[in-house]
Amino acid sequence: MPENRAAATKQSDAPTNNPKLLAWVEEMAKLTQPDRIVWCDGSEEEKQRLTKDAVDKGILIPLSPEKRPGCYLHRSDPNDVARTEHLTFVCTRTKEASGPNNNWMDPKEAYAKLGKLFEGSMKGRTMYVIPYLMGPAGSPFSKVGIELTDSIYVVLNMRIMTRMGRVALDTLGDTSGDFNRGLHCTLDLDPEKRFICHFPEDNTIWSIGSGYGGNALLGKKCLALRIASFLGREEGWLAEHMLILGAEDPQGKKHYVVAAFPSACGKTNFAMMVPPPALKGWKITTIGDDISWLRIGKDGRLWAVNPENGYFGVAPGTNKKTNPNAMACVERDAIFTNVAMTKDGDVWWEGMDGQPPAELTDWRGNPWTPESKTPAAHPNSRFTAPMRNNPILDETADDSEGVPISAIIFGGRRATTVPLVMQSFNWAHGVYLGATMGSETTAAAVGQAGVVRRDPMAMLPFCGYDMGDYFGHWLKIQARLAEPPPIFLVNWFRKGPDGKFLWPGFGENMRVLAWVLARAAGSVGASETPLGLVPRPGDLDTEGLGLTPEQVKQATSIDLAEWGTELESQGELFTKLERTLPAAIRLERELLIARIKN
Ligand code: GTP
Ligand code: SPV
Ligand code: MN
Repeated sequence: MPENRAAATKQSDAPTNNPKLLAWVEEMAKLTQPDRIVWCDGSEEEKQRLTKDAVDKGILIPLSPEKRPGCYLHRSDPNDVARTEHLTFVCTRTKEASGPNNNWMDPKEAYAKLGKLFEGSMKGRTMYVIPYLMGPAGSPFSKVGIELTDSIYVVLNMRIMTRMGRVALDTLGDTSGDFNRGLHCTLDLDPEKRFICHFPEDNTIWSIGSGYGGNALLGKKCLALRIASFLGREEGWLAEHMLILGAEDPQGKKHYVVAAFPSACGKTNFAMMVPPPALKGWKITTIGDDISWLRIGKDGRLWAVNPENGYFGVAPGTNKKTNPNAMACVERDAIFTNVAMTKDGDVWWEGMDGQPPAELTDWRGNPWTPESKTPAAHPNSRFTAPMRNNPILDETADDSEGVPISAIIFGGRRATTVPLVMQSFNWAHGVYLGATMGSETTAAAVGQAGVVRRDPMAMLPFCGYDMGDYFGHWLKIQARLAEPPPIFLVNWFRKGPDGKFLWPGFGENMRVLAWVLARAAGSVGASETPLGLVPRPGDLDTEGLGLTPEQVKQATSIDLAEWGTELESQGELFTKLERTLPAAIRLERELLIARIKN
């Protein structure tokens, strides 16, 4: 039982002398009134201790030490399984700064409202202080965050997803106040009392009422995208929802590419893909699978750093054929959230290798058989795995300057309209293609799945300021680049009349990447359409693909009638962002309409 509360929360054992950090932790402890404060150091001993505690409390279920050594299963509250965009706020001093793309609350009002919920919220509980670093140690671009949380699950996930503990305190030093102030409490997981509030002007995040990934692991979407995009605009760089991959061509030359796809639209898979036998001279390596911080290097090229240290990946659909590297990542030391469990202590999800087992325990903890009407694993079930488990981790993953980028790819999940690949005519047109991108909603966020919405640059839920200003920021980057990388739009998800995907996807996407890189190198031509540049017949390597020329045509074709409808739908975005939409984007739209309607 807690002794004297003041004594319990005194910080004589804090592993830092930084007065700004100590004062803030003390202030937050006064507000939330935990029984204990535990500073996390990121050590192996700490991991063992917290894991045991989590198992004792039923937060983690140990999996078979033979089948999944060091792995655990977590079952979340069934009402807390995905990001909640309607409960996510950007609290800038003026509503205009957050833009029509964000929910907004006045910062004073938000601090007061959430402050009431946080008051005494950690009574009887432990407050963990998690110092973490987003970005490689020693990199001038890395950012320090401190997350205060009452969730052991959050601590253990942050330990995988970030560089956590001593390294972050050392980076911060004894005097600096330059750290993100993250306060998180699970409370009673009541969606009525769930808020994820960002205060970019204070470098602060307050999240309450959810234990789910993007809502609770504050380094990820909250800091590395929403807050970082805001800082990036002020400081002249970009924080993007992008994977980073390395591609070594058959001649042994290395290229790096970033790609932005919305949540559950293929980033992790593309970043880890295995080229098909017909393209076996190619070698793919992963730098990052979700977030990219982009800066202009001294050489005038665009350079990308992955701020994360692990993967929080979608489980369903992952198997040894579609993504063997992700399967290797989760062989050991991974945390699974909301997947199904087998009789022998292994995990299972829809789309894993082989037949569904005859008996399972589903993600809610109920018995499940192949006859059951509900999925065994939640459609947004996830794995958290250390980046270092990845057999194809790029050797530069810890480089402080990142990697120079040869091409930028945008892509959505579209059953119709959008062809397999096209290239923009130039930078501004590329920004337009990214800005007007549409995608079908997925299980990664609460709400109806499968509805097409505009998701500019895959950043709709993650841009920490006005989206029109964000497009303007992208446009301005061009002038500072000596070699602006070419920009592409892709779609792996187009469907035929039979409702099946036209393109086999996964490793076969290497064929598209090969064309993208040939275009970037200027070694292949293209044919010009009103919408953009596309592969000429025969340019896309289809050897061994097993598709008829007609099927390839269906996947790659452009139907101007469909694009007429698409343009109308894009118009809604333009109306919404009217106040700040850059003239260049408006003009691109007018040009496109003129080209299509002539
Ligand atoms: P977040 O982690 O939410 O950001 O998702 P993500 O963008 O990393 O998507 P991920 O690679 O995890 O893929 C999401 C789902 O789409 C999984 O079920 C994949 O199996 C499936 N998927 C990924 N790539 C392809 C593809 O090329 N074709 C098809 N048909 N499905 C794909
Ligand atoms: C996404 O939804 O884009 C994710 C999962 O990567 S989460 O971290 O929860 O946002
Ligand atoms: Mn992913």
